[in-house]
Amino acid sequence: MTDIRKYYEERGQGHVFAHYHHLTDHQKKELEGQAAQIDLDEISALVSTLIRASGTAHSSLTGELAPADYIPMPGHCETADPGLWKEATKRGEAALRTGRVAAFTVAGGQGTRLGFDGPKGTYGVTPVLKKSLFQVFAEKILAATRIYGRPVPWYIMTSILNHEDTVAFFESNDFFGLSRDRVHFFTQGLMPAVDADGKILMADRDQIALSPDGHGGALRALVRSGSIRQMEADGIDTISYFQVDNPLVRCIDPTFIGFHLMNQSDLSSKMVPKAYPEEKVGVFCQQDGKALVVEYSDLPESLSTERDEAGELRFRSGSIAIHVFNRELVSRLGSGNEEGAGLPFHLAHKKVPFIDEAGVRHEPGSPNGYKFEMFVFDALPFARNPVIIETAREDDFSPVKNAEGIDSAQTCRDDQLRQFVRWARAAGIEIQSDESGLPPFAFEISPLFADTAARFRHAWDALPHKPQLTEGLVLV
Ligand code: UD2
Repeated sequence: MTDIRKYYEERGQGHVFAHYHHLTDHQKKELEGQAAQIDLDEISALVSTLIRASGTAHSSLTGELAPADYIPMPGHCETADPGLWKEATKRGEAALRTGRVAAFTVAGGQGTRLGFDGPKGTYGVTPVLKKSLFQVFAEKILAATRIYGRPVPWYIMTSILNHEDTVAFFESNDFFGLSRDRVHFFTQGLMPAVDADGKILMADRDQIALSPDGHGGALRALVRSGSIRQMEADGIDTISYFQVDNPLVRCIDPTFIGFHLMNQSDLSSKMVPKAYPEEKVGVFCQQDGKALVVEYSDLPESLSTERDEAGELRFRSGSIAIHVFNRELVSRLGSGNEEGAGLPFHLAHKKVPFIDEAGVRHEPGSPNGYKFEMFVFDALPFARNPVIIETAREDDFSPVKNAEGIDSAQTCRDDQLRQFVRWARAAGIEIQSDESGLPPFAFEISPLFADTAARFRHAWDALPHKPQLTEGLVLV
């Protein structure tokens, strides 16, 4: 018996090899390879702490929660200090001119809710050209490269399930004008799904039911892939993090980066006031003097609906998954060097198709399996000087999550159009819209033409012949 099979046998997971003798040599190797990557002690610890204790990592939510402090935005709050925001912008711009910032996108998710067959980043989102999410980010990063005169390397985390298709998409689009040696792809880790007894589920006779280890897996994947070493060699110490589903994000925001650096923070985050109590965003809180994000599903309803004297939600700081990381923090947490180990795992109860020891396939109609995922925001309690700044939702956040309804391609297209209208008006252009700011026609402003209202005004003023803003106009 091979060592790996013995190891599985000894730990009560021998069924993983139940069909071993019927496999080809190639399949045997594949299965052994998959099995070798799983740390059975880790799985067994997770089964006892999460499944048997039937909770998530946030069953540790024992202490009293308070809302986290944040830096309010001028124009949104009377106490905001515009001078501080200007200083932060200058500081961030200076950092960008020294080339110490990288962009980082997590794109390893399976995008099941959208029902789109392909890596989510290849999904078309802009109002006229239907440019993909990846192209929008690429153009924003290229714009930053031009503005600050230094390349901004871009790290993209995929999973084994979408890696090849993602790289092929960039190849076939000539990296959207970015220098290909500045775009770095790497895959995240995988975790096996288990049943209620902690037995690993098999997707097939020769396949363990594996799935990505959550966006929190980014930290160890950045280390394991050598990306952190490469950043260090390239003089990068600041990592601008965003999710693949949000084309409105300012991939490289000098003000945000400036706040992060001014405070010598390990991890900075953007918040928006939650639109309504049930909004599906995590909430920035404080517990025992440490900042943390409590996922919406874990925040007790009594807190998520609580209001302060002004009638505002008391726990209103919504996390929109935009962060700046200090490279050192990633290195520390991603290498598991942190006291008390790295990020905790959370449990997801899901329908996991599987094949049993008798070789019978099961397509469960209700959740039968457990998946383990890490969340990147769980790095927050480990961070020195965490900073949370407010941002304007309409300028930073409109994710594409669902095929229809809330957070869909349609709502995101409309939000992009409203932003273009605001920029046009700020430049003195007259343009019709409905009450929500939506124009009666679709047009598009490329990030390469302008990526902020101020730069739009500048670029527009410089145009010798001003085009009419009409249906289908694309400003590039
Ligand atoms: C996430 C946050 C939520 C809020 C919201 C904003 C969690 C648990 N919740 O909700 O609080 O900030 O975003 O839009 O994060 N991904 C990977 N690998 C994985 C899993 C996900 O790269 O194994 C990526 C995925 O490609 C996407 C991002 O992480 O870019 C978010 O994943 P999600 O859609 O599962 O997160 P969601 O909408 O539940």
